[in-house]
Amino acid sequence: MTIDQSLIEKLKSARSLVFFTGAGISAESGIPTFRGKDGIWKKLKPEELANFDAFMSNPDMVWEWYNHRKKIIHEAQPNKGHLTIAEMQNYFDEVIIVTQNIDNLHRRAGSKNIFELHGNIERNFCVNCKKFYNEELDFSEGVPKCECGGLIRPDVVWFGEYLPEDQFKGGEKAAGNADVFFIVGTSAIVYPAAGLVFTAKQSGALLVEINVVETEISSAVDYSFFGEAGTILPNILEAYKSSIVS
Ligand code: BV8
Ligand code: ZN
Repeated sequence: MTIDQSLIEKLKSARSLVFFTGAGISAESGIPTFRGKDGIWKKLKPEELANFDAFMSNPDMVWEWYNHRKKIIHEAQPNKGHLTIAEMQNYFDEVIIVTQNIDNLHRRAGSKNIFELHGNIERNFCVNCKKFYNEELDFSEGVPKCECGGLIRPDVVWFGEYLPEDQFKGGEKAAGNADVFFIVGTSAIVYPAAGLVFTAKQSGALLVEINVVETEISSAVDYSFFGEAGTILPNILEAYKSSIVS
């Protein structure tokens, strides 16, 4: 698949690249997406699981879901999509990741500059006193409790919860300064995260979407690549590398 030379030219004059990613970039690592054909939310609805009330009324069920996902994530490896984005750090002044994913795969792939809008499945905290518990939790007596007696929950953003201020502000700033804003593997329906696409657009960034299907924001982008992120991203980097040597 050839990469449009005009995109390569724009990359050659770009200083700041931002990658806004969703569950689709981790699909090729074997981590199910939420809403795709194999989406984990086909069977279970997000409202039943990814929200605070569901957790407080049935912590065992919600923890069962997160421990199931954690097991898949621990057995997963970063794929060529994550690795290519990390490699781009060698070719561009600034490469920033703004991810909705909680799977830590961008960090494991070697990316340094990451904003995690929806938290990280490796961290946990007490619902009462907010104490963090980031070592392996003990489920032998059911849902783990804090020394204060409070329930320990995963440090992820549930529906109706505010995004971590520093992470969202960092993502907003990155989107506002981006020369090229890549939108990779997201259905772009969850807000306020998806709003960053329009923050980037209004600030004059070039929008490049990589997805296997059209999405809510496909009409707003400058370049659309329909295919798997693990194929498209390496193709873009290869085309860029050969353009800077020729
Ligand atoms: C908020 C938790 C302010 C962590 C997630 C009613 C009440 C309250 C709020 C709302 C409401 N109505 C609407 C809202 C706002 C709500 C929202 O946006 N809802 C949507 C569904 C309409 N947002 C919130 O609640 C946010 N907080 O608004 O706070 C507030 C406060 C109080 C009261 C009101 C408002 C919090 C949102 C965060 C929710 N947490 N997850 C976890 O368990 O993971 S959301 C969940 O969806 C994940 O975080 C995920 O990141 C996110 C987005 O999904 P995607 O990553 O895009 O994944 P998806 O499966 O959808 O798509 C994958 C894509 O990849 C597909 O397009 C597919 O084609 C593509 N793909 C597949 N394979 C590949 C590929 N692409 C490339 N290559 C491949 N190989
Ligand atoms: Zn506590």
